[in-house]
Amino acid sequence: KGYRVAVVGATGAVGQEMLKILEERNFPVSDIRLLASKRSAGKKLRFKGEEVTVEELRPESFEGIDIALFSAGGDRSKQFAPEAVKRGAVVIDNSSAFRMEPDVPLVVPEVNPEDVDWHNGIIANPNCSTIQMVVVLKPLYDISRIKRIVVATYQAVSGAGAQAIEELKEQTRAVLEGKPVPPPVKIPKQIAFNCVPHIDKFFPNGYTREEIKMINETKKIMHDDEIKVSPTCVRVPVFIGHSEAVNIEFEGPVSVEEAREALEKAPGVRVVDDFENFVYPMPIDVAGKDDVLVGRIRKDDTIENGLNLWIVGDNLRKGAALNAVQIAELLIQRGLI
Ligand code: A2P
Ligand code: 11C
Repeated sequence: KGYRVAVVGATGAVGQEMLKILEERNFPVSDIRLLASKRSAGKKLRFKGEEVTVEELRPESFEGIDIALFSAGGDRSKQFAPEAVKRGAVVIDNSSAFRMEPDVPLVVPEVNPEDVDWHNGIIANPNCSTIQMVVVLKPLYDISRIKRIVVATYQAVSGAGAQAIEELKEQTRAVLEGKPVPPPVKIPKQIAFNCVPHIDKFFPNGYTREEIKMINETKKIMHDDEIKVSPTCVRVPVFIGHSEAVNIEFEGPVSVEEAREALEKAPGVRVVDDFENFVYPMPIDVAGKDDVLVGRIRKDDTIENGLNLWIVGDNLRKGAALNAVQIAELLIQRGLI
């Protein structure tokens, strides 16, 4: 059996990756509808060797659709996800629009697959920074409860969309050619040859929305409101691949060996950790790959039960498109569609 699938935001950085992943994983698609803004209507994209014409997103776009993958920004999700559900589709939404709604599951298939069972039409895909962190935290949490996480992120520009990739290219070119740097558009400050500790808007407490997402989403996915998460989110001049320096405080002792063993067995995770041979994960290793890489696993001797580690994931794949397609696969496996 095949499913009628709509990709909302098909022309975007994540939308393009969704098409690739549906193809690569041979997801059972009987019919595909590619939706974007009016600007892209009529444009042709390739799917499974065939040209498909992009259509303008409208409420009627969802007639006859079984699964709608949304990645066109929160406002589009808020407006059109209910329209899709009304017409009988299950929505997997990559935006932050519904993530914290109590009746919307927030799912990372390696961590809380069972949460898809109680969906009411919409399932939310977490933020990229959260996804890659929790796939690594879960197998460790199963050894000993995690009390507190201190995390600093090094996030690629593709997290801010296709235009942000162009922005980094153009600014870099300008700097190298000694020309005036074009003003920032998608990233709040110059990103070429720089780091910007500002992702999404600021709240009055001085934290950014990206940081607040990491705090709230981690608790919801891990089913533990007591986990303390202390984040600093930073944009770096990398095209693809978010990195995270993570300090974990456990309730009980967890040795480096135990952690490594658990991570080696964990689905969706690959241990890349051999410091003596200078082996550790980096964004250039992860772009285009499905696994989240973890390395630099070491004891934190400054607290009783602490570990430090370094996590790198492809933000467009596991951080977004792959996780969304895996949720769709879960729906099929669990007979929910
Ligand atoms: P379009 O290419 O027509 O602007 P990214 O995150 O890479 O910036 O991509 C955003 C995606 O969301 C694109 O596919 C974009 O389509 C789509 N999008 C943006 N605004 C709208 C809108 N008003 N209606 C439908 N799709 C939209
Ligand atoms: C970034 N993490 O790197 C953001 C992008 O809530 O889905 C994804 C925002 C989100 O800019």
